[in-house]
Amino acid sequence: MPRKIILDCDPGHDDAIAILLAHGNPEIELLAVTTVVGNQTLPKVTRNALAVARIAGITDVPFAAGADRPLVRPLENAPDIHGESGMDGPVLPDPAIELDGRHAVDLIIDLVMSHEPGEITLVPTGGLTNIALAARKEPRIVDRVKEVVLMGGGYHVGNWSAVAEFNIKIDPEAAHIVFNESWPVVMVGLDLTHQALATPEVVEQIAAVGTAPARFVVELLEFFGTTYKDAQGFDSPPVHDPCAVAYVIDPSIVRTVKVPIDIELTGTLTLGMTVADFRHPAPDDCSTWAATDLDHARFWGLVTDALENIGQVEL
Ligand code: PIR
Ligand code: CA
Repeated sequence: MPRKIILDCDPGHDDAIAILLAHGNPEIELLAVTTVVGNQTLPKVTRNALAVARIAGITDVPFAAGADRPLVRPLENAPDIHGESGMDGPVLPDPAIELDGRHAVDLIIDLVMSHEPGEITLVPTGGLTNIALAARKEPRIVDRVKEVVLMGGGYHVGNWSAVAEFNIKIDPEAAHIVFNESWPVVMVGLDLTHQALATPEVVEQIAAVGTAPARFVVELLEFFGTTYKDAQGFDSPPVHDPCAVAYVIDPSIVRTVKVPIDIELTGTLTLGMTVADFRHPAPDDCSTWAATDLDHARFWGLVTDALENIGQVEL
């Protein structure tokens, strides 16, 4: 039985690859793609999501736009990494599908409430604004969602401050809501995603697929590689968001440890830090996990296989 997911994202180079992995992998049934402000403004990331749908040949999945600003904090985007469009590099085709008329929060609620409890996994790869709003608007979703497997945070490193990661830092109040609900939360954070490096060998392996969607991924990785080198000094870029999808496909690719995690909301130096308490064995009521180790070869194998499965897509 394929795992049903809702991908809530802010494309974003790595978000785009997460969409392609979810669409091309047979273990995943992509129920919806929802967008949230983050790497760029909401109109930009939503436009990018629709462009990815066209590249991937996705025609029968609802796409819906969500929150255009964080719950409390002023808007912050990441043009240094993702460019002015939010997905600079490849030429983006015009969308071929229409947006769903519903707000992302309502689409998430409708889907979770109309499926059996335990059927749907939420996979957020941007700020947590939509997910937090959905939990507040319809609290019954919390018991019905199987788990929340999110890209964000980290227990040792930050990328938006010394200790905070972008997706958490841009909307820490939303993250606080999501991490403190009773649903299981798997934090696929920077400790894990900084192992998902798109090395030259990886880029070659993807290029060898030889299709238009694979070429698109290569162009994303080339741009992402350049900005990651200039802005953060990485030799190869870490491709964060598909790691969360990979965990849903095959949890044996990502080692996790059960550990209490909470979100810092008042620190002057540590706002948005995902504070993980490793002092004791996790208590019985702990519902948070942190991802620690990635099987790099099998992860990139999944991405490559997904592109093989998608095959050639004519624009
Ligand atoms: C990546 C992101 C934001 C800022 C930087 N420097 C790098 C985006 C990615 O899309 C990913 O979801 C997450 N936020 C990583 O912090
Ligand atoms: Ca993202």
